Amino acid sequence: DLHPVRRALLSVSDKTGLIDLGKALAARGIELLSTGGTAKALREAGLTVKDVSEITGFPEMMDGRVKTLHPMVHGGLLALRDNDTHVAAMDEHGIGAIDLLVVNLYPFEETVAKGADYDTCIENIDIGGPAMIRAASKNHLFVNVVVDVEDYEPLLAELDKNDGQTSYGFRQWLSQNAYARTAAYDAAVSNWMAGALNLEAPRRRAVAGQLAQTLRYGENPHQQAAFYLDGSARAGVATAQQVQGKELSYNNINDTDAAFELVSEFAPEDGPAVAIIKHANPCGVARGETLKDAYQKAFDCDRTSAFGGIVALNQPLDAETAAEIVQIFTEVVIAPGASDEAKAIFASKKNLRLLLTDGLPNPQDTGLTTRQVSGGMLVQDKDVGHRAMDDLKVVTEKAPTEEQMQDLLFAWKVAKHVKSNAIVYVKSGQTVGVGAGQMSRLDSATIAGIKAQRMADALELPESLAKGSAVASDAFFPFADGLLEAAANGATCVIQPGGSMRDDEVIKAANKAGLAMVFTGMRHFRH
Ligand code: 93A
Repeated sequence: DLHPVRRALLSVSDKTGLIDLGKALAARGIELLSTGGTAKALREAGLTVKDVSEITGFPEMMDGRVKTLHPMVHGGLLALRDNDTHVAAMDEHGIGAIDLLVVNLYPFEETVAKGADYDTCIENIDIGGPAMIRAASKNHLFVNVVVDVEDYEPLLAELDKNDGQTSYGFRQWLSQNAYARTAAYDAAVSNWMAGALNLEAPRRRAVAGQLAQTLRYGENPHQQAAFYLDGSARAGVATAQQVQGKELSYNNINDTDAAFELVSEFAPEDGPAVAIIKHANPCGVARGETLKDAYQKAFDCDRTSAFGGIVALNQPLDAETAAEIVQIFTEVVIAPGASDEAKAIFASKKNLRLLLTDGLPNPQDTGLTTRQVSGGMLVQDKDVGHRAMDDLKVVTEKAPTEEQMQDLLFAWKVAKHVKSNAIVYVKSGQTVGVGAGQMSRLDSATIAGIKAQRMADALELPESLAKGSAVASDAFFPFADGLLEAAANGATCVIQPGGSMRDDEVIKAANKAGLAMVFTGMRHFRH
């Protein structure tokens, strides 16, 4: 899969590092072709360069709008070197293969940032550059494409490593990189135009994705909204089939996603599990002997909040569970399938949305998450962090029993899906109190405790549901107070990342309170 580089086309607006690159390529015996300004700069540095206009037989024209848009260029980039017809076409028309394309585009983004007028921005939309980049990228079986000054060094290193050739893997990497650049470039153009034309509708905004649905409104009725697909085939709200019910709203989609991602943490082969979500936070998660049992236990964590909630199942919906779910108002149910009987039971509830998927998303699947901030966006890896029993470190005199260990791991999985600061009480595979989204960890512990007590009162039980529970904290306890609050609410064992300056103090307090505590060494912030 190694392929030699004999001929390069250089066409760059940002001339940083150009001369060094030109010299390095020439020193390796590579022939240089170039466009006007780039050719001039290379020549001034004493390099031999052939003008693209000499090859095309056309001058650069129309203020440079048409420079490289020609079969002599695009044929050289796109021809398959191992295809007889392609090679014959090259011979017939005298098209020379181009093995390396180095392009950086007209500085559209910088021109906009400078506050340039409309016509100047338009003139800075590069057409020939992206066309060449996309052609070279497509033909990465043979062609190298570099779109970033930062990649000059890696290119030269690759050539040296392989005696003037590059590997297929390297060219694939360059290609992926290049498509990311042209996608971002077009998004910048479209977003600038949306602003210039004062377009508000989100569906006219360039978002990296395919428009799936224009939504009735966003988080609130005065906000417009749309749903875009990212092209991944991941089982979930984006690929689900809606069997019945009203059109999904923005909040429905967001909450359904949270519910299904959470319930998928529980592998179906380990038994049924159910998650009920409100405002993207779980108000009940449980495992059960049966799916119906799991649903009831999840419901019993916080019956009040479960009203109007989103229910996610890790197994196909059966009739018994369906009959239970329709007892209260539920917005959405998502499951990897449903029996005909279950569907028939739901059919009487016209508004209830039922979404069916092909299986569950794999919680270990990597990917990116993005979040908008003013003037840009944050991109990070998806949180695929995972902890099994062997990863846990017992830090107290008491070690958790086998049963406690199961609840600790359960609570930890749920806490990963709760907005920080997250505190989750769990007993016998059932959340019994969830504290979410507080600015103080202590407050989350208190709120979760209040909920556990309130549910016990409603069920006329003699003591709080949190009595004898396992508690998870998504990040370390900075002080002993949150931990002691959990103990006061009835927790007898604790799972938390550890790593606080005051770990010693917190461990001492845990020992004094008779708690068993394990450290995960990993935190699960979620904001
Ligand atoms: O105006 S263009 O869209 N038309 C073209 O045919 C074309 N070919 C290359 N812009 C075109 N380019 C761009 O010119 C390159 O992407 C690069 O940014 C710039 C280099 O021009 P010069 O070598 O004259 O400085």
